[in-house]
Amino acid sequence: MFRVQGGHMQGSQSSRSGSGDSSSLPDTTSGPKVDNSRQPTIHYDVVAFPITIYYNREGDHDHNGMIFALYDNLLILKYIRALARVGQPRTDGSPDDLLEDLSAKAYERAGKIGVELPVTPQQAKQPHPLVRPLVLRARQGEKMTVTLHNCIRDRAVGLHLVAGGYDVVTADGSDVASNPSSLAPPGGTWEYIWSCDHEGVFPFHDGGNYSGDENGTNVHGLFGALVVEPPGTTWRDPTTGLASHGPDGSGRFEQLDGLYLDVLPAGQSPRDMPESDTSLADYEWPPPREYVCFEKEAHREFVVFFHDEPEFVPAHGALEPSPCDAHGNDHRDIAHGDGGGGHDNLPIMPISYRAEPMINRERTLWRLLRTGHLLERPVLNEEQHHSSWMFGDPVTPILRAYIGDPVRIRLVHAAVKETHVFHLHLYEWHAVPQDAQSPRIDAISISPQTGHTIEPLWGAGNRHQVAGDVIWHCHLYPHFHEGMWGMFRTFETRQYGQDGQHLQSDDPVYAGRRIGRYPDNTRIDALLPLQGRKPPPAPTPDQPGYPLYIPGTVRQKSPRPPWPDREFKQEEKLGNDRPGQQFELPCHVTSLLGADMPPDFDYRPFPTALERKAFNEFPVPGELFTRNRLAKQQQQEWVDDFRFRRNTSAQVCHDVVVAQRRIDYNSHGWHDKHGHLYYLPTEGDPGDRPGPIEPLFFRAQHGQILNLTLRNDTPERIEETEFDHAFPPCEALPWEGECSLHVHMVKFDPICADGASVGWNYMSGARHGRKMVYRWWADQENTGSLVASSLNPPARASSTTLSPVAKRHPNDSREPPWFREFCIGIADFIPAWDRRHRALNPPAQPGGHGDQGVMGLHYHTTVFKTYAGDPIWIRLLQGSHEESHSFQIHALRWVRFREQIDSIIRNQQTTGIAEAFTFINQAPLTPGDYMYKLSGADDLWLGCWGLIRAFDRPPAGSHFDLVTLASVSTDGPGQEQIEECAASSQPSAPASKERRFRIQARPANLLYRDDIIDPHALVYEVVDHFTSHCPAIDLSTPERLEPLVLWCQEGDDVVVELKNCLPNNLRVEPFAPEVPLERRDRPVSRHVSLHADLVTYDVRMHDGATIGLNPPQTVPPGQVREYRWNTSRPSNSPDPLGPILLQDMADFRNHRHHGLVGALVVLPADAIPHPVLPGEATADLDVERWHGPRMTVTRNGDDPTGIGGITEEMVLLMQDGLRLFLNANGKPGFPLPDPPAEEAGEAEHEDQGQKGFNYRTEPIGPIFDPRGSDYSLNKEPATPIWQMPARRKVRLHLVGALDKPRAHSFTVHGVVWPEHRFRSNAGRQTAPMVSSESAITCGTVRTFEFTPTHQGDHAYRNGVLKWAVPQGMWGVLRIRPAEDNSDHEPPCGSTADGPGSFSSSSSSSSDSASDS
Ligand SMILES: [Cu+2]
Repeated sequence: MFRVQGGHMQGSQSSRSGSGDSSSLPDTTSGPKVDNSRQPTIHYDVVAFPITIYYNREGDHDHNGMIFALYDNLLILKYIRALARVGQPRTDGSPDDLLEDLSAKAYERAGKIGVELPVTPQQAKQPHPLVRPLVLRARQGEKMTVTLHNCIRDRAVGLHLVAGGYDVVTADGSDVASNPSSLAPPGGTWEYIWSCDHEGVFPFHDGGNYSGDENGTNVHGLFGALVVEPPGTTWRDPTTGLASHGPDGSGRFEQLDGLYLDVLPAGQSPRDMPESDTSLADYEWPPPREYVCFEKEAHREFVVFFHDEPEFVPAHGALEPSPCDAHGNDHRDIAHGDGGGGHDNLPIMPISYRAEPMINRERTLWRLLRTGHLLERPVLNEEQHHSSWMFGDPVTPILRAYIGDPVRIRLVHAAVKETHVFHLHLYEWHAVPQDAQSPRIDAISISPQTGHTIEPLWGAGNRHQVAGDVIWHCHLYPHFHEGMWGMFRTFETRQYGQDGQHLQSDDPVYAGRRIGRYPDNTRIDALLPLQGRKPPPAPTPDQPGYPLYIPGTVRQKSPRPPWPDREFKQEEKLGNDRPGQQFELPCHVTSLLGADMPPDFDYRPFPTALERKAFNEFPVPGELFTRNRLAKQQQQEWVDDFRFRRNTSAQVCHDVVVAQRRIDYNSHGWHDKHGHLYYLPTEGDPGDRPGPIEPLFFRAQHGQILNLTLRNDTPERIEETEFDHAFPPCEALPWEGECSLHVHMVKFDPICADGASVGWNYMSGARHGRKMVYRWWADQENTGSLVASSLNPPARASSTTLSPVAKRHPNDSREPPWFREFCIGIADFIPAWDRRHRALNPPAQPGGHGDQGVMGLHYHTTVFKTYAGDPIWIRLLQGSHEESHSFQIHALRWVRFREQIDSIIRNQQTTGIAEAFTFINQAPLTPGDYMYKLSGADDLWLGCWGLIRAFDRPPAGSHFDLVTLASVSTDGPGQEQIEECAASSQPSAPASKERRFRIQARPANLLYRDDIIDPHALVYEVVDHFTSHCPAIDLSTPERLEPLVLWCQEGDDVVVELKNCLPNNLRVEPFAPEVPLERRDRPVSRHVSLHADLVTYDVRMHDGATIGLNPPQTVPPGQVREYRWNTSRPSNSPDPLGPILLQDMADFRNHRHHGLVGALVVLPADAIPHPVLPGEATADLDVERWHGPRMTVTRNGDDPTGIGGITEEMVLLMQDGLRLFLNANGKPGFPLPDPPAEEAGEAEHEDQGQKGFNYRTEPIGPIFDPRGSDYSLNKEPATPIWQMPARRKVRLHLVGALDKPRAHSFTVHGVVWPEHRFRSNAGRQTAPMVSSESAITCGTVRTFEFTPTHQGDHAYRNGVLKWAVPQGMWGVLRIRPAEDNSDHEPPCGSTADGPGSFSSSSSSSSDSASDS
C-alpha cells in the first residue's frame, strides 16, 4: 500500500489548475524550478501508481502492476482498486481507499472524460480503459514540465525519457554514477523539464532501477511515451471529442492522454464535424492519396506499446480439461503464468497492457464443447485464434479509422528483453517516415526502449479503398501465439455510437442485427470523422457497411466467403483496347455463376442479398469488396505510366499447391519429414524433381495482378512427432486443416483473401483437398514479399516461404538492366531429424515451446554461381520462426537503402521474421568464393552459411552452363553498359598509401572487473616488432587490456601482419556457453585469423576465412600472415566506411567470445587521430596514434582554427556469450551465473554467458553482481568512463562484437542523434532524431553523432534490461565543462552540429536550464 506525504499531493493538485503556469508549483517539489525561457511551457501531473493490471477478460493479471497515469485520473484508479478489493480481507488498512469516499469524485471525473466505471467487484477485475500506458503529448518547440508523484511503496521512481532535451543532472529520472539522483522518493515528487525539440515518439520508463526481472518495475508496467506532435497541432479523443486545447482548438492546454487520439492541424476545431448526407449507394469515393502532410492534415494517431514476459497470474486456477483428455490423451497440460505447478508455463506477450493468448481462446473453445455447445463446423484452435465470430473482439488494441483516413502508428518498445517484429497486414510504409526514397517495408525489428513512427501509405483501406479487419502482430510466432496481436479496423460507413435501424433482410443469419452494434450485439463505439475530409457515407439497413453484411454466426467458425454468382459483364469480356489488357479472370473458370462453381472450390456458391449489395461492381473470387477495384486502380496507373505497356500482360494466373513433403536440409541426412511447402504444379511435384527442394520464390512483373489458385494438399492426419502433437489430436477435436496464402507488400482484399481469419472477416483459407483464390496486385516494383501462412497447425509451418519479386522494368535506367538475383530464405526452429531418424534438439515434450530444432538457409546450403563482375542482387527474407539473425556476406557490400544510392554502406543486416531486404552488391566481384552467413555462433554452428562462387568471365561466344548476362540480353542496353556497370563498382579511389600494423594473437588472463576475469582469454595486440619467438605471457596476474582498435584514413591499404602466438594447450574452457546441438568434445583450433567486414580485398588471399575452393587463409601456430584490405568507399557513398568489425574466422565457435575481436575505423582522408589519455577529456593534439579505442580526431582540411573540425571519438565493442569467473587471486573462482533458464531442459542458448563492453563489465543486482549490488547505475563502473568537454561533437562508434544471435538496443542518456545520419548529411533534414536504436547484433556497426550540451554523467547502455544491463552492459560518458576557448566555438546548432542534430532553440534553452 502506498502512503503519500500529503503536502506533496495537495500542493501539486492545486497546481494542476494552472497548467502552463509553473510558478504555482508546490515548494515541496524536489526537482529544479521551471526556468522561464522563451519556449511555451505545458505541464502534466503524473502519478506512479500500483494497481493490478488485467491483461484480458479471462483474468490473466499482474497483481504487482505499476502504471504511470495522469494525476487527474488517480481517483478513478483508486476507486477501481478499492472496488476490486470489496469482499477481500483487507491487509493494509489503508484509510484513503474507502470506496464510499472515492465513489462520488471518481464518477464526477469519469463523466467528464467519458469513461464507464465498473459497478461490481467482478467488473473491477476486468481490463479498464484507463489502465493503459501513459502517453504524454506536446508540440514541437514546447517545453514540458512533468511533476511525478510517486505512490509506489518503498521505491524511488523516476521518469527516464529516452530522448535529448533535458539536463542529466536534474532530470535524468535515474541515479547515474556521480550525478545526484533525479528520482521521486516514495511518497514524494520530482519535477522533470523536457524540451520537446524534435517531432517523434520517445519512450520513457522508470529509471529507479535497471532490473528487467520481476523485482524491477519496468516489467510491471512503469513505462509510457512522449509524442512530440507537429507545431500548431491539437489533439482530441475520436470517440468523446474531448480536446487538448478546448472545444475550438485554440484554448488553454488541458491535460489529455490516450493511446488513440486524432491530431488536428492548427485552425481546425475538434468539434467541427461534417455530417454524412450520402449512403454507400450514391457515395463517390475521393481518390486515394499516397502521401499526406501530417502537419497540415487531421489524422488518426495510434500509440502501440510492445512489451514482453510480464509477471502474471494465469486465469486458470482450475484448468479446463482438453476434450482429448477423456480419450487418454493428456499431453495438453500446458498452463501459463507463474506457479503452474510443474506445467510448461507459457508467458504472455502483451501489447499496451493487454494480451489475447491462444491458450485462453483454446480453453474457451474446450469449455464450450464440454458444456454442450454445438459447432456447425469443426474448430481446432489456431485457425480461429483471431476470429471475432468465434470469440468476440479481442481485448488487445483495435485501431479504428474510416477508409482514406491518414494514419500514424507510433510504435514503442517498452519492454525489457525481446527484439520484436511489428508487422501490419495489407499495408506498407517507408522505412524512414516522410521519406519517399527510403524502402517500402511492412515489417520492422524493434528492440527495447526504442520508438518508431509508421505511416501506412494511402491511409486506412489502402490504395484500393477496402474496409475490413486486418491484423497486426509481433511476427515472432511464439509471441503472436502468446497474445501479441491486435487489429486495424477500417469502416466504410459512419459509426455514431448509437443503436440504429435493424438490417433489412429476412435471412435468419441476420436476425437481430442492427446498425450501431457488432454482430454479437456489442456496441460499436462512435468514431468521429476527421476534419477536412469528405464525411463517410451513412449506414442504411440494406447497405450497412462492413462488418454487418457478413453472414457469420456468433460462437461459430468464421464463414467462408461467397462465390460471386453472377454473369460476366460485356465490358469484362471485351477488356479495353490496349494489347495485353484483356480481362483474364477467373483463371480456368469459365463461369462465375454459383451453380457452375467447381465443387473443389471452398466458397459458398450463393451470396446473401446483403453480401450482393456490398460487392464491388465486378466481384471475382479473391476480390469482392474493394471500393476501388484493383483492376480499376491498375488501369489508372497504367495510363499514367508508359512503362507498364511493355509488360507482357496485365494479369497472370498461377496454380499453387501446398503439400507435405520431406525436406532434406543437408547431405548428412538432416531432414524434416513433415516439411510443409508451396510449389507450382507446372514445375512438377518437388518430391519427384531431381536435386534439392527449394522454397518457392516466383516472380511477377511490376504492375501485374496475380490470380493464384491454391490447392490444399496437406494430409488430413499428421502423426505425432518429438516436436509436434498429432493433428488432429484426437477424435473429439476434429479439424478441417485449412491452409492458405498470405502475402506481404502487395494489394489484396483482406475481407475475403488475406489468407487468415481475422476479426469479422471471412475464413480465407481452403480446407483439405479444396481450393481458394488469392488476387494480388504487385503495384510496387521490387516488392520483396513473403508468404508464410498456415491457418492450422503444425505450429511450426516453418519453411513455407515464397517471394514474388517484381523485376525492374527494362527501360528503367537507374540500375543495370540485368543482374543475377539470388534469393535466400531463413528458417529457424525447424523440426528436424538426423540420418538415423533421431530428433535434433527436440523440446522436452511434443508441443513444447522452448527453442528447439535446427536452422536453415534456403532448405539447404546453396552455392550461387556468377561470373566475376556481374551485378548481383540478393533478396533476403526470413520465413520462420522466432529469432533475430544477422546476415552478412564476406567481401561484398551494399547500400543500406537500395533506392538511395547515397545511403550508408553495409555488409550486415539484422533481420526478424517477415522482414525482406534487397541488397545490390557495390563491391568489386573478383573470382573466388564469397561466404554468406548468419553470424551468430548458434546459427553458424547449425550450418547457416553458403557460398557465392564467382568464376572468371568466359570469352565472348563460348558456351558454359552459366549464361553470361550479355548473351541473354535482347532489348536491354547490352554489353557496353554491363561493363560500364562492372567498372563502376571498382573502388573509387586508386590504391594509395599503405598503413601497416603488426599484431600478435596471444593468450591473456583478462581482468573484466577487479573481481571478474576471463582466464582463458585470447587477444589481438598491436606490437612494434615481432620477436623471433612468441613472448612468454605471465597468466598468473590478470591484465587490464583494451580490445584491438585500429584507425586509418580512407583510401589506405591497411596491411595487417598477424602473428599466431596462441598457446599449444588450447582446450574448450570449462562451463563454455552452449549452442544448440553442442559438442562438448569439440576441438579448439590453434590457427588464428583476422577477417574484416566492409573493406574490399581479394577473397582468395585476404578473407581470413578458409572457405569453399579458396586457399586456406588462417595463420598456423608461430607463423605470420599478411592481410591486405582497401578502405575506399563506393563512389556514391556519403561517408567513409567508418567502424568495421574485425574478428577471428579460424574458429568462430571458440575464439571470438574469448576476445579475438576488434575494430578498424576508417576516417576521412585528412583526419588524424590523437590518443586521449586515461582521465583526460581530450587529447594532446601534438601526439598522433593509430590504435586505441579513444581518440580526439582532427581534420587537416577543415576550419583553420582546428576547433570546428575536432571530434571526440570512441569505439565501443559490445560483447556477449562470454564466460567470466570470479577472480580468486588471479585464478578462476566460481563461474559467473548465466541468466536463469526459461524452462528446465529448454534453456535459451542465445542468452548464455556474460556480457560487457571493451573487455570490461559492470554487472549490477544480486543475481549477476558477485558484490550483490542493487539495480542502480549509481557507481563508478569498470566499463569505460569516457570524458569529454561539453559542446564538442562526439562520434561514438558502436561495433557488435557479439557472439550470440540475440539482438540488442543501445542508448545514451540525454543526447539525441539522427537515426539515419546520411539523410541529414544530404541536407534533407528528415531523419528522425532518436536516442536509442534497435536490432544490434553480430557485425552491426553504427556511428552515433551528437553534441552534449549538459555537463554531468550520461549513461550509455544497452536498452535490454533483461539481462544485458544487469550483466554489465553500461558505462558513462562524463561531460566536463566546455573548455576555456569555448568563445571561439561556433554556437551549438550551427556548424559544430550535424544538420538537424540540435536546433538552435533547443540548445539555447537547454543551456539556460543547465546554467541556472
Ligand atoms: Cu515479439
